Amino acid sequence: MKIKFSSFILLFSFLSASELEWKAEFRYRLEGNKSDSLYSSKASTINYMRSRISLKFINGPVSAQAQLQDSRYLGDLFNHSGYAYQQPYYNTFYFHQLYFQVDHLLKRNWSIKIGRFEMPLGSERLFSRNNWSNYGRSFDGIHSTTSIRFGELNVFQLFITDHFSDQNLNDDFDQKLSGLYFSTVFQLFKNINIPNFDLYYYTNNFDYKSFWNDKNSRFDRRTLGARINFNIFSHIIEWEQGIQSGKITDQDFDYLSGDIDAFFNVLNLHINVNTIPIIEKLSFGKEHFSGNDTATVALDGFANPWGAGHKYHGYFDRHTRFGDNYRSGLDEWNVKTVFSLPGELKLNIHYHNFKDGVRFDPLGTELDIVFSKKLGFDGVLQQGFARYWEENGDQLDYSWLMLTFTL
Ligand SMILES: [Ca+2]
Ligand SMILES: [Ca+2]
Repeated sequence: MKIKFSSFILLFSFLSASELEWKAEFRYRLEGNKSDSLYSSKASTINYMRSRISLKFINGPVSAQAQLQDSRYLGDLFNHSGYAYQQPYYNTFYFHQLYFQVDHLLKRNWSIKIGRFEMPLGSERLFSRNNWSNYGRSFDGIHSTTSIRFGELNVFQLFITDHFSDQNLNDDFDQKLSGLYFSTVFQLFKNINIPNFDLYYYTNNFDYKSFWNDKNSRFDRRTLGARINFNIFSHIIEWEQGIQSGKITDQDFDYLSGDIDAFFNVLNLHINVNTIPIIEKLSFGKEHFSGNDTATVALDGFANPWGAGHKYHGYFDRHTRFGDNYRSGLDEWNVKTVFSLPGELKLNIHYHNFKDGVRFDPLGTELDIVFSKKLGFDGVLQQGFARYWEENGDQLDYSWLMLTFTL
């Protein structure tokens, strides 16, 4: 805590020489569960609160951003709510982002960011800020962005875990995530263009030591992908595809070793409904993430440890844990609509159908209904209901109420 506090003072110390922009976001969320499979059929609820205060200091080409975040649930035993004595050494308060950035490097449209930052890329399918989460996602590392005549190139080196002389581990044991993400735009004809064309490649590798002997094992994963949006007479076809290769060598457990051979592909059709009253958006989607077939030696499950989950696959997140190459994947189709109702009220209705990514066995279906209402003072009130029907017949209900203010 002392270190955090002193870095905060350090940021303030050059306040006199720089401009300051600030923003604050407060978000309260009440979540409720109800299901026959819980031991009680009564509702179970939890109150979450996420507060973010962002400060941006600018001095010519150099800027720094500090985003303080407090994520908690109200009534957590550690909060000591209602007790008039000293708080224990526990806090939920930390820097979600803290970095400095230098722009116009070498007098070019080139900037570099060092520290801890959010890194949403593309449609956040693989690199997401996970805004729904009460915590969100940020990375430690270095991120460079260059704008060139025909596009923008992002180069990043992220430190997932970094060892330094602990238990004789050397830098080969560091988990690094390095990559390139290139985006461009094409105008083909008057009514046909490509508002997004992205190409990306990233690697993730590290050595690891067996927990019960001194054997070293090796993990090496590479992902190559592309995302393209076609705009055809204002209808948008979104296509994204990625392939994953590499090798995992586990000297303890043979079944964890193998060549990585996995893929995902996504096709979404966003229909232009401008001429239809009330309906604001309508889309049809088909998504496939390969799963690990236990009958094959190859590790054929697509791993997506840093991507968005429920943004694409519903609120239950029951099939979206693609943390490694051993998972069973997902084969999904969905229909999503947004209705614009009077009084700045929006209604989102999403329907998902899930199958596993190996044998296409049905897993379940989900219906999500969300009402959103804009309030004054940059506030939004949302109420969501989700129902999940498991393939074996169980029905799960989840609901939430969320109030956000950005000041
Ligand atoms: Ca190291
Ligand atoms: Ca396999």
